[in-house]
Amino acid sequence: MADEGHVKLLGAVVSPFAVLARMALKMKGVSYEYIGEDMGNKSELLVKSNPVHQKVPMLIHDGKPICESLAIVEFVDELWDTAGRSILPTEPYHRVVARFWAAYTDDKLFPAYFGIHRAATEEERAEKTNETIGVIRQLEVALAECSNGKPFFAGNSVGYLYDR
Ligand SMILES: N[C@@H](CCC(=O)N[C@@H](CS)C(=O)NCC(=O)O)C(=O)O
Ligand SMILES: *[C@@H]1O[C@H](CO)[C@@H](O)[C@H](O)[C@H]1NC(C)=O
Ligand SMILES: *[C@@H]1O[C@H](CO)[C@@H](O)[C@H](O)[C@H]1NC(C)=O
Repeated sequence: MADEGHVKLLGAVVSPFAVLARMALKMKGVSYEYIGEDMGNKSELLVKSNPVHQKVPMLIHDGKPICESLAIVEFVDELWDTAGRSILPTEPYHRVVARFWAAYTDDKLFPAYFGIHRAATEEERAEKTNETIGVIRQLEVALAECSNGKPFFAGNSVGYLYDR
């Protein structure tokens, strides 16, 4: 069993990225202290630990801050590797495919989807909705290919690409 050290996670209720980090910790059965941030009034811990981005999620392991949700998921997966459950696929080609689709989701799906909510006009909203549908169609094709017809990208269970 790896030494868990002291684990803190800074998150926010509104952050889907923070949910990914929480899911990874949950999947590995890691106990941690959760600190909910008010994004309008960030804590000193958040600002000091990552002056560059000041974003959630941020994992703090033995006093060291780790940023970026996907990097956190990979760190958790690697550090608590004895917990008997791998989040990323173990085979290198499957790993690179999972990372590709995770990046696709970050680059394409999130901007399109958040764009719907940020749209200033009906026309812009329709455009972003359309773009989101196109991105999801593409993901559906990828899901069919990656999952071999099973319910998750990883097959029968939740994995790296869970809700990205
Ligand atoms: N690429 C980052 C995105 C994280 C992110 O955008 N977090 C938002 C909340 S959903 C945030 O902390 N925003 C605060 C800010 O930008 O000042 C990740 O995957 O962790
Ligand atoms: C911001 O947070 C600090 C520390 O939690 C608190 O003392 C302060 O009143 C908050 N400010 C606002 C404007 O909410
Ligand atoms: C939506 O996208 C399709 C192509 O994917 C395009 O033919 C159509 O004009 C678009 N509609 C809007 C409202 O942008």
